[in-house]
Parts: sequence; structure tokens; C-alpha cells
Amino acid sequence: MNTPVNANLYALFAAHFPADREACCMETRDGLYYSWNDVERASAKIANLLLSLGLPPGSRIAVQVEKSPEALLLYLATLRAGYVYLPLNTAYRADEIAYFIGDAEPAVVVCAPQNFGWVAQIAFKADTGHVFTLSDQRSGTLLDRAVHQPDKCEIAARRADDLAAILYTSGTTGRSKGAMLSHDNLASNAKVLQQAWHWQPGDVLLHALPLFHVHGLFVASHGALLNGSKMIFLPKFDGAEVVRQLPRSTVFMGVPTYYVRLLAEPAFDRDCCANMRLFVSGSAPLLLDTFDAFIVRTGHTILERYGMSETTMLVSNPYEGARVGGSVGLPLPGVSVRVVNERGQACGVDEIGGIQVKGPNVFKGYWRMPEKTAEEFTGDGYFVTGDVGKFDAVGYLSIVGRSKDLIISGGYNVYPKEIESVLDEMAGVAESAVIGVPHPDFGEAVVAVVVGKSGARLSAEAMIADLKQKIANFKVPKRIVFVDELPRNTMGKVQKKVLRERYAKE
Ligand code: MCA
Ligand code: AMP
Repeated sequence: MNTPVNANLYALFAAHFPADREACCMETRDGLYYSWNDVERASAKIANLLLSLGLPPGSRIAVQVEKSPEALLLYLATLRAGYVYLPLNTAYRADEIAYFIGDAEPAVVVCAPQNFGWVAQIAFKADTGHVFTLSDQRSGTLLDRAVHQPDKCEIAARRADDLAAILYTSGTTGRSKGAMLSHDNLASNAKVLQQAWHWQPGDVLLHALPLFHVHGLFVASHGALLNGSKMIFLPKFDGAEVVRQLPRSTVFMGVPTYYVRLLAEPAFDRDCCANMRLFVSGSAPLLLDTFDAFIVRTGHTILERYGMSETTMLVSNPYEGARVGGSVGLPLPGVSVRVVNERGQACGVDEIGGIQVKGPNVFKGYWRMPEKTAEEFTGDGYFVTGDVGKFDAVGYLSIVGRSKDLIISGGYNVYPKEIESVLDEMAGVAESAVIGVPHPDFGEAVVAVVVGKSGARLSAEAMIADLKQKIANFKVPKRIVFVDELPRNTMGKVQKKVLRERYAKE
């Protein structure tokens, strides 16, 4: 009889930990060293703490903490105990957190110690049973409690389709939706990327991305964990620090802003990249100028890939073979990608259409939104990405735009509708339109165009200060302009294209 295989993602990682368990898994800037044994034991302790709470299967563990090795251990512990990890951007403010906690109803919330007061209030109101704290300095009630737990823990048995994580992502309209990702969604993508990007013995990942989105939590960390590779763990991206650490690293991943900022570092040159094997870019379009300047400065060609919270990675430039600037590359093995016109027919070479995807990487649906989920899939099971692109004659995909009204600023997504709703609620505001305009550092910057009520005296400065209290800081418009009226088409719809053109160069 076949023994059933445990599809728990943690089991996959554990099977690939290096034979030398005292080797380094994570090293911090302050010289802290976490061996694979440390990871095994510490994640067991946190998993045992979670298990001791007697939570029902499928319980969500919502986490809003600063980046630290312990934050990654908490993620691994959640997998190991068989619960569902729900990471939250540290920039989110009270109203945003209240929405996520209210919607996901987590059994456990873990927050930064300084936020305990307001987060606990929100969590207890939503019937969350347990609120722990975790700082980026190895303190907080989570670790205080976990330290007394046994350092061995069996990996919970999970099926391939069981949920491993929920990632909130805003859709085309309305509030954020929780994309439900299974153990197999994540495992299959990690395995495909390990092959595609030629992860190899001796690789060292320089980890500078945040841990609450697909790029830093899954693509980067999973690559190193599955390969048994060391991670140099930086608390956040800092150009000068990255330049210092590159000579000890072989793999780096970042959003385009990281590459723009690296190129602005005078010490960033061929010498500091001499040990590097791979630079990966994603989450937002990498400008051709950046791609070209990087080759000239370092001799390395950035490998650009394309992903989404709902699908993790779907397309990538090849490791061997041409990495084409301005293109996101070829569909990954096992992933089917097509470009479709308005009539639902497959587009020809160089013909622009909507990008759709099907494969083991595609999520299980939006949390408690079966209708929304159904709307985003075609009859034959393809997920409609909302991105617009074209295939060239050799099968390389280029993203040429988005059918969804989305701004990507420094790799973070901003949905205009959400900002417009907050602006429209403000005293003296009649209506508003939020757009993205080209920005040299963030790729796109958020700009709000506001019509005031007659007689209202509005101040952009005061409005920005107010917005900073209400929404995550990366969503706050870099600029607010006042106009008498918004341009509209004959149907009465605001012409954002006109606004984008008008403010693009300012
Ligand atoms: C910070 N600020 C921003 C952003 N980040 N403004 C616009 N866009 C941003 N992304 C603002 C702050 O509000 C603040 O404004 C000022 O910049 C300085 O803040 P600070 O925290 O010091 O900024 P920073 O440390 O320089 O951060 C910029 C950053 C960061 C390093 C580019 O945003 C970052 O790490 N982004 C990566 C995002 C990411 O991981 N994306 C992957 C998503 P003020 O001074 O006015 O208060 S995963 C994904 O998209 C998919 C699925 C995929 O394919 O990967
Ligand atoms: P998220 O909400 O974090 O899932 O963002 C996913 C979106 O990021 C995609 O639908 C794309 O619009 C965008 N994206 C990710 N990678 C790239 C890339 N390499 N080039 C252009 N856009 C990208």
C-alpha cells in the first residue's frame, strides 16, 4: 500500500534542508546567525504554541509585523501547524486592518508591540481569540510564550488543495479580496522556479524585499528554502547596504525601484557584482532604460518575470537564452498563458489582448466571494489577469497595459477607487479622480485631481496630512491638484487618459 504523501509545503522545504543542519539558513545585518537546526526547532516551538490554542482546522493567522527572521519563522510555523497564513503590509492603518480582520476572521493576530493597543481592539471586536506581539528585535508575547514549548513538532498532514495562505489584493472594483493559495499552488511554483532559475549549491540570496507580499515571502524565500540556501536577511531595501552585501551573495530579487536606486549608488559597479549569478525583477514593469543601464554598469542582464497574488509566477525570461528587455518572457513550464481579444478568440502574433492563465499555480478563489471568483474565470477555467499584452513570434510575452484601473508605485498596488472614496468623504470635496503618472523612482506616482464644492477652501497639504492618518502611506497621493471640473466622455465617464496625459510631465 502506498503511504500517503503529506502535501504540506513545510514538508517539502524540510525534505530539502541541507545535510549539514548547522549550516547557515539566515544571517542578519547585525551578524545574527540562524542554522537550519535553529529554523527547525524555533518553528516547532511556535507551531506548538499555535497548536496549544486548540484552533479549528483552516484557522487564519493574521500577521502585521516588521521584517525579521522571526517573522519568517512564524510563517513557517503556521504552515507546519497546518493553519493559513495571512500577511499584512506594515503600512496599513486602522481602517484597513479593521477591514482585513473583519473579513478574514482570523483566530490569531500577531502585531508589532507598539500597535498592540489599537490592533487588539480591532481584533477582539472581530472575535479573534488571541493577539500576540512580535518585534523585529526578538521580543514580544509570541516568543515569550513559544519559548516554553517543545522544540519538536510533527508536520500537520495537509492535502495539496488545502489552503496555505490568503493574500489580500484589490480587484478591479470595490474592496480588497483575499486570494486563497493552496499548499500545491505554492509548492508547484517554488519547484518550477528552482529549475527555471537554475538554483544551485552554494547560492546565497540577498533578501531585501518585504515579507508580506508574494515577491519577498514566496518567490524569494521559497527559492532559498527549497534549495537549502543561505539568506542574507536585510530589514528593508537600502541601496548602500545592498552594495555592501552583494560581494557575498549570488542571487538578488527586487522591484524595478530597487534597480533604479542601485544604479544611483556610485559604488555599484562590476566589482561588487562579481560574485553574483542572478538578478530578478518583477511586480511592476522594468523600464528599458534601467534594463540597458544595468547591463552597461554591471555586465549582468536582469531577468524579468511576471506574477500576481492570484497566480504567483506565470511567465519568466529564461535563465539560459535571451533575456529580452521590455518583455516578461515565456510561460513557465506547466503554466498555460494565452492572449485573447474582445470576442474571446486567441490573438495572433503581436496582436494585443487580455492575458489569461491556467495551471497548478492559479489560486483557489477569493475568500468568501464565490461570485467574484466566478466572474474572474472563463468558461474553460482560465483566470482573467486584467493585464493586457501580446506574444511575439518566438512566444515572448510583453505587458503593454492593464484593463484594471491599477497604479503600481514602487512595487505596491494602489487602486484609484479606494483613494477616491476616501477623498470624496472629505469635507469640501465634490468629486475626485486618482491617476498614476510616470515617476523616476517609483515607476508610477499617485496623483489626485480634486473638484471642490463651491465656496470650499481646500488645502492639498492638509488633505495629504489627513490621508496619511487614514490609509497606508504608499497610497497617499504625492500631489493633489484642484480643478473646476473633471473631463468626461459623452457617457459621463471620467476620462482618466486625458488626466494622465495632462499631468504626465508635471
Ligand atoms: C514608501 N513610500 C512610497 C512607497 N514606499 N511611496 C510610493 N510608493 C511606494 N512603494 C513613501 C512613504 O510613504 C514615505 O512617504 C516615503 O516614501 C519614505 O518611506 P520609506 O518607508 O522610507 O520608503 P522606502 O523604504 O524608501 O521604501 C520604498 C521601497 C518600498 C523600498 C521601494 O516601497 C518597497 O520595498 N517596495 C517593494 C514592494 C514589494 O515588495 N512589492 C512586491 C509585491 P512620506 O515621507 O511622505 O511619509 S508582490 C507582487 O506585486 C507580485 C505578485 C509580483 O509579481 O511580485
Ligand atoms: P499583485 O496585486 O501584487 O498581485 O500585483 C499583480 C500585478 O502586478 C499584475 O497583475 C501586473 O499588473 C503587475 N506585474 C507583476 N509583475 C510585472 C512585470 N514584470 N511587469 C509588469 N507588470 C507586472
